[in-house]
Amino acid sequence: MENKWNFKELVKNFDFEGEFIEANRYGHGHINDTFEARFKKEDGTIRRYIMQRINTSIFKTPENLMENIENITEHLKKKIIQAGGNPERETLNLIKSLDGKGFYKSEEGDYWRSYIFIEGAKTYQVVENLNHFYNSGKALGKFQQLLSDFPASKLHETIPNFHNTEKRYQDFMEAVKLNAAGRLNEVSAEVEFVMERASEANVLVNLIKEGKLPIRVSHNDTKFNNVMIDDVTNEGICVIDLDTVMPGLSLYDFGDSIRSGANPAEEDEIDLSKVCMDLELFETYTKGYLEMAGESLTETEIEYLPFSAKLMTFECGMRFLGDFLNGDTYFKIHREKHNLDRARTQFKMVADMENKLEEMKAIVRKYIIK
Ligand code: ADP
Ligand code: GN1
Ligand code: MG
Repeated sequence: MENKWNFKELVKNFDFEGEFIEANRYGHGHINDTFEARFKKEDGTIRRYIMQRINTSIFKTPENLMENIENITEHLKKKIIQAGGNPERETLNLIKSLDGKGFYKSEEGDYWRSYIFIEGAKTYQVVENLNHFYNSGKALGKFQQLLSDFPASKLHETIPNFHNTEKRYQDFMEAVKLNAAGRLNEVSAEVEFVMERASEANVLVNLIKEGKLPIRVSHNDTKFNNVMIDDVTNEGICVIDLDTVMPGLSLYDFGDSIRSGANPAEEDEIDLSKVCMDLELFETYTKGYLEMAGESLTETEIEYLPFSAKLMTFECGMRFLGDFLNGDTYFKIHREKHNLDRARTQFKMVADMENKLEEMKAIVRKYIIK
């Protein structure tokens, strides 16, 4: 039980069903504070909800962010109902606060939101079953399709330049220059690894400038543990963690899914011999994703799918290493050098993807329907 917040009082601000029992920290997210809240209904059964405190040092405009989530989930809900699906499981459902909003702002200035708990499904840190990863590819391809007619102009940018890898590189070099936590000596090999690849940071940014890639509504944080997998059917039942849904590229989403799911080891694995770009996992995800979204992709998008996996992994590695240099101010850490361990897995993946890029391209070609 978390003492920092008085959940007994806090829950009174939401329209929950049943009598509050307890709230416990939940999940493995790096950003928000997530809790599972349990309630007892009149018939004695338990009802669960997810409660989250939004990380406002990262999301600086939480009310805009919540407006995005309300609009996106409403849109998804309509589409799911039209298709005969279950809107309480196939998208996130916000519980209204007592004043009718999608969030509650506490006296301390914390922003809290609550969702229906999606029962009978789980998220996984590492792919344990190929079918799960295939189905997460389908779920994210479908997510892109369902949002293809959502007006992107209605979306607020919740983190500006989120996947502007060129800017991420500049921020990284700034962290190197500042060496705020005095850790630069330890990471000279990793810094060199990044600098050797500087020229690739702006590839997608330049294609956007040249008008060669379509701006779409993208999720932008498609790691494998942001897709809930149904316990019975193994389907990717719901795409969660909608904080960064913004105008972006399909390539950001494809790339980040591969970054996280095509590595058979943990994101923070210390034994780097376990970390690699697993081509079977790559193929599995690519097949699922292209089955759902392949027809809508342009030739340039298709061409850059393998590269996007490498770029998103490189970007994430830079962010972890930059955070390590800054003194761990962004990602939650649970041990010493945690961000450094995470950065190292990402760079191991990047190096392996460089060796396997031609094979990755051949796999993409195999599943192109056009
Ligand atoms: P973060 O932004 O910190 O990553 P997430 O929104 O991804 O937070 O939530 C963290 C974890 O909580 C998820 O990986 C998932 O396991 C669980 N979770 C989030 N929303 C729900 C939900 N509606 N139902 C069940 N579990 C959820
Ligand atoms: C964060 O919120 P979470 O844990 O799903 C981060 C992503 C990174 C990821 C790396 C808002 O995702 O961008 O790729 O960690 N989210 C934000 O694991 O920065
Ligand atoms: Mg998450």
